[in-house]
Amino acid sequence: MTKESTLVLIKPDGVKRRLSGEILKRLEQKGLNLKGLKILHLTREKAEKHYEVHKDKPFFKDLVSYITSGPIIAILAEGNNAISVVRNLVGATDGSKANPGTIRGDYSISIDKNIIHASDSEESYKHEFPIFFSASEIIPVEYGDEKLF
Ligand code: FUP
Repeated sequence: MTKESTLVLIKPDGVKRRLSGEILKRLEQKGLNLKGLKILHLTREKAEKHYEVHKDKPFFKDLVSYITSGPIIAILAEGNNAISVVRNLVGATDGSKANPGTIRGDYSISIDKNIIHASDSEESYKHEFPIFFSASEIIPVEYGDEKLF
């Protein structure tokens, strides 16, 4: 058992399309613990920090405009191998190529409106987490049902 945390964002298209409940349901049903949850409108400064790794890419400007275009939902999810588990639930970056059964595979048909973000490594989680949460916002909740999953 390798307990990990990961940062998930439901992007503006996911919120506007009212997919938040569906996405939270998939995270819960997989057995992940939700330890932080908030709806927010990201500032340009924070968006640029979040996507810093892509700052020299041709799509950076559009990416920042898009993620700041409306409310998003930030989630801290925890569980066994949470980073790779959630990436597998999310699916490939390009929704037109993502497998059916994944979130992007089921709800997106493009690379730029792809519903959801999830940390892709421990390093990116450590970079991303403080942009969205302070330590005091994380609920030290123990679900007590881990043995059922
Ligand atoms: P992912 O980790 O799957 O979200 O994908 P990346 O970190 O590679 O890319 C981050 C975001 O940049 C994607 F969610 C969508 C956007 N993107 C583009 O718009 N065009 C591209 O060619 C690649 C990524």
